[in-house]
Amino acid sequence: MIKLFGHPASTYTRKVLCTLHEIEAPFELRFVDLNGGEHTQAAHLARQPFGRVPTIDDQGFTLYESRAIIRYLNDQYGGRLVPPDVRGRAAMDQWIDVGYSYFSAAALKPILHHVFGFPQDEPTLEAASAMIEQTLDVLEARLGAGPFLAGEQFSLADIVYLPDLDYLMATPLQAAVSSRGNVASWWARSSERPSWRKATGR
Ligand SMILES: N[C@@H](CCC(=O)N[C@@H](CS)C(=O)NCC(=O)O)C(=O)O
Repeated sequence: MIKLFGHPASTYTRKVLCTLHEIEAPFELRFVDLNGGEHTQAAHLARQPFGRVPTIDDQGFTLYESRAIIRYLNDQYGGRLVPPDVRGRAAMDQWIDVGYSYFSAAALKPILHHVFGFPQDEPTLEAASAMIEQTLDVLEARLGAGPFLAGEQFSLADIVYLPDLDYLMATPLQAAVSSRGNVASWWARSSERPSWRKATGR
């Protein structure tokens, strides 16, 4: 059985959880106590030398970095989270990279400030909001052309945005999502999936 070493509140762990539930692969979550510093201990560093979660151990095959993990899981367990055609896959990769390059780091600032109680200064929050709004504009245009980021089917590209958006919906940035019709519909469509509800324990 797949062992997932992670933390249920971690955005990166949640991407893997959502993927596992989508592909219905049996797994066990091995809780890594981030608050207690378990990720900095030798046992965890042997699994992830940078001291982060998640990592997986699939019958001796170990892997870290959430993007690599979700691709592996989909491929290894016959998932349908990657478009079958070359251009579909390329589009999916583009949207995954947009998330990592322009969205995730910015989203983290209001999430830390409003959700996890780590205050960020005003210029940091303003710069982050501008980046989030810009990315949401780009997503809004894209989602006018199809229900999901890579086209007609829900894919790994959609999964990588869900954890940040889920937390952002508990911040004032919620308005930036709701005011964009295509993004708001996509968020409703994606976040209602059983896989996401299970990934968040709802
Ligand atoms: N690039 C890594 C990032 C993983 C990451 O930053 N995880 C956070 C939790 S959401 C973590 O382990 N933080 C612990 C720390 O920074 O000390 C991935 O995609 O897996």
